[in-house]
Amino acid sequence: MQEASTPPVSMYRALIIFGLGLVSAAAVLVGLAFLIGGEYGLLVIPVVVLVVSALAYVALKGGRRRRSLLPAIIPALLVLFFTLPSVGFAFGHFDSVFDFGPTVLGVLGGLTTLLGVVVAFVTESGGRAANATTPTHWRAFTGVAAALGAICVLSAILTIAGRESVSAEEREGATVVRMKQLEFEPEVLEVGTGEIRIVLENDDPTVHTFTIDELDVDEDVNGGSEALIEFEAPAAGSYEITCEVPGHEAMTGTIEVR
Ligand SMILES: [Cu+2]
Repeated sequence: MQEASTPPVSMYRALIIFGLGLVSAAAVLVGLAFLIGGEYGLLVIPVVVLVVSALAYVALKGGRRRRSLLPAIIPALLVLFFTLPSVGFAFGHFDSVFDFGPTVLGVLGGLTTLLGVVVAFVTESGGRAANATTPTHWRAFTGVAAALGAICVLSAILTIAGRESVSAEEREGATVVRMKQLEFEPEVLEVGTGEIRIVLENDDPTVHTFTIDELDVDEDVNGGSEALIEFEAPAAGSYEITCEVPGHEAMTGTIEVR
């Protein structure tokens, strides 16, 4: 939007504002996931991203000089730091909105913001804005935002529709393992030799995996879902359980076969 009293926004500045909008949307989704999962301490991450995005926006709107663009780099780099490692994983989990949504919005928003800053920085000199935005640019931004919104809504629908549970009969004789706040509970599973049946209950809103590399066990469990896994216990010994979601390296457990 153009105000009569101020010169029009350059299209690269508009690109940065759009990028910061996506970054903020990603932070809101992450914040929502932490709230649902009860990870209140981690809320500081999306809150910091939202605050620095807002400050970067204020600096951008308030200053005509090139240096007013620079604060936008901070939220962009922050969000890329957290989302880039999960890109491959997120694209494979479209049916988990709190994994897919923040990563896609964060990566697109972070890259768009950085691109806008770089191009605006080299094209703006002496405080003059190059290439003023036109209604076509705003229509393009609105169109892309609407498309991304629609994709996230579809992802949310698939997430809710795809929830799975394990029936009471199937649970009989099975050991229950909860996945909650980056922990397996119990952390140490004791089983006898023979067939092992485990019901995995994911109480978090995001995906966890139950992976035992040595035994070729690797099960994805979506947020709020349950899954039954069955496998033959190998020779007695102790085997490491891990979660293969990027950033969940601390989520480990042990299965002791007696
Ligand atoms: Cu996990």
